[in-house]
Amino acid sequence: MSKSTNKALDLVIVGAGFAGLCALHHARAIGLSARLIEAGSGVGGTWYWNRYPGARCDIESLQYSYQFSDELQQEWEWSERYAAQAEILSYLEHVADRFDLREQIQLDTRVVSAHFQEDQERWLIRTDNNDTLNARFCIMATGCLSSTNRPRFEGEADFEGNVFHTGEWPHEPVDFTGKRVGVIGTGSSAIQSIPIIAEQAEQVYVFQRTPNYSIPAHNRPLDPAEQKQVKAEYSALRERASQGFGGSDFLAINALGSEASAAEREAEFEHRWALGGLYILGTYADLMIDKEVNEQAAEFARKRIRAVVEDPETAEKLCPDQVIGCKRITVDTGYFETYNRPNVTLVDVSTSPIEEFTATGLRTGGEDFIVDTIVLATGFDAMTGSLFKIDIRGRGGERLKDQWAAGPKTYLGLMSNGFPNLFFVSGPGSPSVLSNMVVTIEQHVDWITDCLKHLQTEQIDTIEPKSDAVDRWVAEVNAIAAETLFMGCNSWYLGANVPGKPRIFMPYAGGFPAYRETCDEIAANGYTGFSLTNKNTTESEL
Ligand code: FAD
Ligand code: N01
Repeated sequence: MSKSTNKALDLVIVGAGFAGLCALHHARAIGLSARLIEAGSGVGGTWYWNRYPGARCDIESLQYSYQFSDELQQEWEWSERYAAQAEILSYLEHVADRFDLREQIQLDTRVVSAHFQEDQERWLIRTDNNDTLNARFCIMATGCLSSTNRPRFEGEADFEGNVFHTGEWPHEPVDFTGKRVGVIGTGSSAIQSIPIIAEQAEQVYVFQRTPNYSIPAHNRPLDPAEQKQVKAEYSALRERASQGFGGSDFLAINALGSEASAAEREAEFEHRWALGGLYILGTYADLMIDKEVNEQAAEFARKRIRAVVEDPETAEKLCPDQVIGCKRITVDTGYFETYNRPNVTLVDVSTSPIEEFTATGLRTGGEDFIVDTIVLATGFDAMTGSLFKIDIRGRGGERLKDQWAAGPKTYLGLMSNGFPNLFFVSGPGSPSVLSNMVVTIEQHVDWITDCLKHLQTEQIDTIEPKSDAVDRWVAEVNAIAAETLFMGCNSWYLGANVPGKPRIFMPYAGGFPAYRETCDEIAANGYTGFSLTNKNTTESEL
């Protein structure tokens, strides 16, 4: 589409992933003039950027998909239990076409600033094309995992081979045949890609700082009859998922592990392990609260590693000692088995960090590893990274980055005080990354759309949360996290992977059902905790 300068719009949306596409569709449905700006050359967000070998979802495809259109969910055929990146990207491209969204999407354009013009009560948005847009409302659908974390290593410029980050993977397939490859990291991206890289490469060195728990996906083609059956009862599945802690139907049982015997717990873990993937998270309501229950699940997972990995020394190095679930659990296909291959070597960098890149590889513990290609599976500056790359300024020119310097300050993860009419989808302080994100993205977009409709109907110019409501919400998010076992390791949930980032647990850990109820109640009571203003009248007292 053509770009335009300083066009007055109702709404600008930033980002064309699951969140932005859905927000655009809903905004149009309520008659708003809207434009979506996307930095990439295509739609899809996460699924546009993360093209590394093995990339796929770890929530079952039939649940990791939109539910706003029953026609869409009935029409679309998923080929596998866990769809691969290319299939999810085709799905999102189909959504853009099917709902005729492309005319309002501007690709290859990065939003660099968003400044609130107090006199006009409008947002002035600038892009890297020197384009400006002027809108009453702005939705930041910029993604929680969209700003790559690229740790700096000495000597990077000296390395003569190729370096790829999993989150910015080339569009052409990378051929590892005959190559010596170094993979840095053992999070989800590494765990998905290592088995496939190892099948092609001559030699793979995996540089591991912290081992991770990983559960076999038991991925498989979806039988058409099974898919038909699920679709016949789709609304029931969606309803069950909406009652689940993370917005997924994981056969959750609400029993407490602390009230079960060790033998009962072992049997339950066995059952969940056989189901594959994240089902184990639904095992007990106190899995992330009770240390003993968690430790039994952790030891259960460690036993599986020892049973698979033939070399006992390697197996021990692969066994995590942190709380299971404290770092995001990963789901794999043949990850631990890969270490039985003669061409795969685990290099422990927990005590002697990677010292530097050299012309021919990298050095750690005084030893040189010669590689042709380095894969940075080093993750993301999660939740705030993409927001902070935009110069967002609210009332009085206050920068969002300054206001959040000691940790994100939002009300419901949706808005911040001093930034009227600016919404975040999956913002810090919402369930976001602890959930099936398509479900929670849709819940946010629905809430925002209803709010925008309300403002239209009631002729309200601005909405923004009051500072005391923000303070209370931040305190609640922190208090809930403090009760859990999430605080006990260096996870990206806590910002611990990015030097200098404040150590604050960013997502809301009270579960999706409780969160959604709170959001609904606040809206039903006339937006409690928010200031709603109209230029011609006084602020409504809520
Ligand atoms: P994104 O998909 O990240 O889209 C944000 C978009 O905003 C990007 O395209 C980015 O280019 C654009 N953008 C950012 N800043 C700007 C700017 N300044 N100007 C213009 N454009 C900008 N979640 C699950 O629930 N289940 C899964 O199985 C799962 N698998 C995942 C697998 C991988 C490899 C990764 C990295 C994440 C996974 N996630 C999963 C999380 C995933 O990010 C979300 O599920 C979902 O795709 C996020 O959608 P989004 O639209 O919020 O953000
Ligand atoms: O990133 P990560 P990711 N030297 O941050 C290591 C989603 N996702 O891209 O743990 C050495 O998890 C770092 O070590 P440590 C999902 O939400 C989902 O894999 O910090 N190592 C860690 O091992 C996921 O959680 C899927 O000690 C360094 C790794 O790099 C999130 O995205 C697939 C280092 C980074 O792991 C992020 O996953 C992919 C250094 N200097 C992603 N710096 C699914 O399967 C970092 N590391 C659905």
